Amino acid sequence: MQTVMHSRLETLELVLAGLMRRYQERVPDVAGILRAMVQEGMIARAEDIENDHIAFRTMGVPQLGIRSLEKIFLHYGYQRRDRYYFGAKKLNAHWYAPPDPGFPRIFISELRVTDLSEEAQRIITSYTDEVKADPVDTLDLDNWQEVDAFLHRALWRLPTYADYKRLEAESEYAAWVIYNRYYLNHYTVSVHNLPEPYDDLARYNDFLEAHGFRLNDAGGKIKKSPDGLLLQSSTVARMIEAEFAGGEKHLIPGSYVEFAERGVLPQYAHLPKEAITREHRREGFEAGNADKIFESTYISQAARR
Ligand code: OOG
Ligand code: NI
Repeated sequence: MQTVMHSRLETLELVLAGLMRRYQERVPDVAGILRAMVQEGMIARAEDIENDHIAFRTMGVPQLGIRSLEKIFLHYGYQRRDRYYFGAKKLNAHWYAPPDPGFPRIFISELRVTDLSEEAQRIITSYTDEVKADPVDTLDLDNWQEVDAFLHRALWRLPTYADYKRLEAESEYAAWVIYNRYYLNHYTVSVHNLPEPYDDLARYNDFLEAHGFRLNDAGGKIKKSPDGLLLQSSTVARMIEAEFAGGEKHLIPGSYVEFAERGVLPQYAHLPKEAITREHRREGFEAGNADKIFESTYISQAARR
């Protein structure tokens, strides 16, 4: 095989394209929303949408979790930013700033496995123990095909449906990760960059609902940060057919789509709209918003479709 040398940013671009391709295949809402936006005259093509961020979920065990997965993106120049903690959901998270504003932010969360019941821990480690050492350490991160294959291959055996249901009863996040692994959990449309009047999240949500897309209503359809500058909404995950051990098939929640409106920071309020770029807007994430967005894959939301 011929080896082509790519720069780090080119490699990152190829890895992200590979993630987006699998995500679009698994989440028909992505193409559906795109089609509706083109039809409405909001955009001419997919590339006109700014991807605010993408998100991954991980199992917080020593050889996996945030500290393992983040190495891939740190290698491509991402920088680790704020840490978030979700007590009731037993999750940690970090967000990462991209090496260049043309790339999405990244949000990585992990399940605090040792906070679960002994039975749930036993089930999870029976799978994750198949991974003997941090798998990212032996990857050639400059080879995009190797990274692409890693992000989409099974890390552990196919779960049984009984294990899946047992985990789901205690942590829907745990059940999601045991089956879906590193598949992209969502990508995010930057609503503030859309033409008026759709640059307003409430107005944009109305458009989505008029086209039959269902929004996560946990904590209200719009999640708002206390400073009023980060507004987020998301679709509810669609149920996907999943094959479990023994060939058993069941419908389980897959991935979803998110929408974010980042307001202009007060010190830049005087700038005309065409002068506003990413650095003039509210950065980062908000724990209170994220807490409810996680529920986009919960049965209570996904079954509303
Ligand atoms: C991530 C939920 C949090 C955000 O933008 O705050 C989030 C997840 O569902 O894994 O995406
Ligand atoms: Ni998000």
